[in-house]
Amino acid sequence: MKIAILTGAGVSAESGLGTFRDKDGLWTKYDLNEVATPEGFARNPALVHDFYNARRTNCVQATPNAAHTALAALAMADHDLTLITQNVDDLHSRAGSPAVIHMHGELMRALCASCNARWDAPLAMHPSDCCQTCGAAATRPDIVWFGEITYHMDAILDAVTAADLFVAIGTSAEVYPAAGLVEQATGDTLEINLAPSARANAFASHRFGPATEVVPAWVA
Ligand code: BV8
Repeated sequence: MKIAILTGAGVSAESGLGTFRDKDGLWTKYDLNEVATPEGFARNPALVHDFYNARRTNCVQATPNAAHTALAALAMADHDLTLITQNVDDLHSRAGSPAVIHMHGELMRALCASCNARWDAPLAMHPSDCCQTCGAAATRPDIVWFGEITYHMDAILDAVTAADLFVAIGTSAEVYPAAGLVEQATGDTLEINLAPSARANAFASHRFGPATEVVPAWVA
């Protein structure tokens, strides 16, 4: 069976990484226009680097939880699984998932806005950092900010349209194009979340509860 899975911040919540739109979420503490847009980065790169440097530190201190581990086990058992994540953390990979499609980029990678070179990000990035390839002082986190084009859309749409089952886990379905993927699915659809998401009505079935409980039970 071909399975396409889309994960969001809810999968990493129980690893201690904050979600965005829940009570106490990141967007209640930070203005996303200032820290997660190319315009915000142009205005104040130090502020944006501080935001991602802190999240990078949290990320390296976090460990995968039972939901990440269950999805990695599913990938080992089912070679037709495509794991798509909106998360910029690396917890799916550290849990053992063999191939993870990061549609919103990766916290642990740096990108040169001048020549598009990519490399492993240091724990702390600074506006004065220079590209390791071209030398330009144009380095940034390899993150897809609002208004930028999400990564790997061809592969994502291929996987979602071909899947017998599309599953969305721990995402509020507030951010597009990820939130619209369920409309592209031609097979069965399942939402796993604490509570119904903004697109819950588009899913054929639902399982509600914490990801660390519901995902292992679904995979078993
Ligand atoms: C783009 C940076 C063009 C990374 C992030 C209509 C169509 C298309 C686009 C748009 C449109 N309308 C508006 C747009 C533009 C915009 C957009 O969607 N805006 C919204 C606000 C309306 N989109 C864009 O700009 C995107 N680019 O569209 O390009 C294009 C068009 C077509 C095809 C290709 C390209 C770029 C979006 C990238 C945004 N980057 N941030 C970072 O710093 O991390 S968004 C941010 O939200 C994060 O990246 C995150 O991944 C993403 C989604 O959030 P969630 O993961 O869902 O997290 P959230 O907090 O919202 O929800 C958590 C959920 O978990 C909740 O439901 C909660 O109940 C649940 N939960 C909590 N705890 C648990 C749990 N579930 C289970 N267990 C638990 N323990």
